[in-house]
Amino acid sequence: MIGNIDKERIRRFETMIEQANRIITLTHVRPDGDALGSSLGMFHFLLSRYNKTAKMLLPTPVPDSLKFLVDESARDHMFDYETSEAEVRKAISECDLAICLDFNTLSRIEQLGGLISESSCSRILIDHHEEPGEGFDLSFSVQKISSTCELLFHILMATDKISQDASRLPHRCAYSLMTGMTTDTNNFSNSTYPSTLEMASALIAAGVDRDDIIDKIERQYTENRLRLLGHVLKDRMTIMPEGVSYIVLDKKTLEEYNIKEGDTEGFVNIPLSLAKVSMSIMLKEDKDRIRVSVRSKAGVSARLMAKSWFNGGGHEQASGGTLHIPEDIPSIEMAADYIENAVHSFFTTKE
Ligand SMILES: [Mn+2]
Repeated sequence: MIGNIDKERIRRFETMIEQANRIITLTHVRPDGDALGSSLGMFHFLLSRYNKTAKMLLPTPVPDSLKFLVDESARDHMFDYETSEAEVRKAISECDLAICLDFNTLSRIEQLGGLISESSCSRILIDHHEEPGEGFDLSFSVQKISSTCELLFHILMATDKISQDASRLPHRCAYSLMTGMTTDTNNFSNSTYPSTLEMASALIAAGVDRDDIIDKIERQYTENRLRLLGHVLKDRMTIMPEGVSYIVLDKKTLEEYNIKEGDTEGFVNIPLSLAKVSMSIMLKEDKDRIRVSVRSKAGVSARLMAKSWFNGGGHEQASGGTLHIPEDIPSIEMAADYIENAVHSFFTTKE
């Protein structure tokens, strides 16, 4: 049994779905492969196995790099608050069941959090982050697992409709779940458990085209992205004596290279390929704030760094946060100083 997926809770999961007429899925801001994969996995499962059309709601749009996940049958049922505020508000006010995927607190879904807390719908949480939030009628929260997609896979497998036979999963559901698990593990380079490989094995046996997924997530980038990466590695990466590397990407540079949402995905992981680097921090300027990504090797906590210095949190080795201008720092020009100070303090107070 994985985490708290027991028979009784699966029965409740099935009953809640059976009794619901207007279902929505919710996932976090700037959705990644796991957020979208789990939303779409749920959508296709509900459509094919229950003949129920869920509305998939997002705080912000699907990045171009992940649009391949949203097939024809799903397209008209996915709404983001930035471009379709009215539809999102309507869907939340009408829904009787909200399935919350890949986030642990309502603040991760921005304005949708306020709307959902005012709604009287039932709520299910399916998530793999630490410190799961309160206020859910049914909560599947497991941390020793690769991804929300993997957790959802094991839940669906335990249902009566699927009965541990992955070939009964709707094809697009299986494809979406495999994609989210693959992106959250960086193609099996982190947080890969025996249960993760069991999932991969079952889905490949069921006909999921893994080669196609790898092609879509790793081999479809723009030339600008690779040019920017070259520039960043050559001129914008600082390595501190503490074994921390950092990269600061200001708006001007992002515009110069015509960088779109999702284009810098994965940059933060690259400095960790150095033997002497145990933590990598990347700052990216965005409107009135700076988005922060922190990655680390085992034994160094990216989560604590994000929590103590960047108003964030997440997983032990992969976390994120935000710096507000001017509350936290006066401008992006001060980012390097801020990081240097944060790193010095972090590594001296730890001892
Ligand atoms: Mn995830």
